[in-house]
Amino acid sequence: MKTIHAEAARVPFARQIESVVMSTDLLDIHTHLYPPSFSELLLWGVDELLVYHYLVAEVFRYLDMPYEEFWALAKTEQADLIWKELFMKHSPVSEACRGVLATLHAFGLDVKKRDLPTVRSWFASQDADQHITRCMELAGVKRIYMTNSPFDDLERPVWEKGYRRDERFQACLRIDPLFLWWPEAGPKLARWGYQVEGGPSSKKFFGEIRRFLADWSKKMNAAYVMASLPPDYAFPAKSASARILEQAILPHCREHGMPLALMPGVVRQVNPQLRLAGDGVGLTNLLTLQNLCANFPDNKFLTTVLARENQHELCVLARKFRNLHIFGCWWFTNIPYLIDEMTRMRVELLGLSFTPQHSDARVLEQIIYKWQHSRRVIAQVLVDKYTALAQIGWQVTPAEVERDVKDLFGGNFQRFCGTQDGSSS
Ligand code: RAT
Ligand code: ZN
Repeated sequence: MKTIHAEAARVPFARQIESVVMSTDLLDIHTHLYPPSFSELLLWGVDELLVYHYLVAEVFRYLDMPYEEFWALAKTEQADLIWKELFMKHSPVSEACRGVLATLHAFGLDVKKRDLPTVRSWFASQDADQHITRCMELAGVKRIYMTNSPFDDLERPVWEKGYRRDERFQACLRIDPLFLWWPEAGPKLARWGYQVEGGPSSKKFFGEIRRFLADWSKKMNAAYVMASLPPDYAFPAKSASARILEQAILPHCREHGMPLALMPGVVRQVNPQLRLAGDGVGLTNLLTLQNLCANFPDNKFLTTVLARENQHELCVLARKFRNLHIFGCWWFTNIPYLIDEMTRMRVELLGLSFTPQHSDARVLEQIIYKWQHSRRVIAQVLVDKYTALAQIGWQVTPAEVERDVKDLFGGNFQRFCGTQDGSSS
């Protein structure tokens, strides 16, 4: 790598490439953010940044206190504790810590003062709606794709009341319970008026699940359907889940031209005492995805996988199946070290036919650092690759660089989804 990096300095437009990558507006195709109309579901501000579950996991590396004592604290007290342990008692070098500081720095706040109260009062004086637009501008994000679950008791009523569309946000239909926990999802569907009581052997069952999916896809104007999966999720299988997938979810997606985003590799609640921070990672059996891509060529699959060890196999799968679109460096892989590795591997195996990143932001301002950090890595990979081409006489033009970056930052995704403007309509 060293030689190529050194060569990069000699490419006359290396700076230009970096500036295109740093400044091209993009689609953030998977987040956990909401518009202000979802009230308390929209998380923003320094306390939310500090109690981000990535930092909760990190603070317990240092704390002796019982988990329950931490959870009994008020949010500002948790934030104070995290600030003290992760920023004051040790240098904040982890990606999640660095991210908080990079975000504050982007707002022009003086992080070297280590003055949390002043930072708090700055956030308190922001108007949520304008703040969203400012964060999106700073991050260069054109549209935020949400994660919208009808199974979420806080979220469902907002949709049921009638949500007035905010053009900055795009809905996506999240259905993990339907996929994985039928005993939990079934009674809920029945309560909401879908006739699923007879179970998979009844005539109406799959049709009623499709009616549920159609109703919610329409209500949300959802761009795609999505679920995260455990590493050992199997298909084909005799399980109720596999039958629901084959006879309801996949036909629904085909009928409505919606991709199905599958995010395998999560082992939920490895340590339940950490709550949201308690999920782990496992090696996924990608045969499931291969079977799906091969057996359902009219379905489109969007996939990101959690384990680093699965990334090469996933790239090879994408070379075999054009109904598979790889996206993002997800969660534990969203660190510069692995973004670099994964992006290089993807470019070398797939050219530019993938979407290198999504933010997965849960707190609004996180889009700023997550994108700033990823853009830097992506820029370096592209500079290296264009340099290697220049060495063999293929000089990319500025227009070609812009085209490539636009493709990586949303163009490929839109083409795959069959949408022109990032919306599902
Ligand atoms: O990245 C995260 O914040 C995780 O907690 C999950 O939300 C994950 O991204 C998911 O969508 O399941
Ligand atoms: Zn997520």
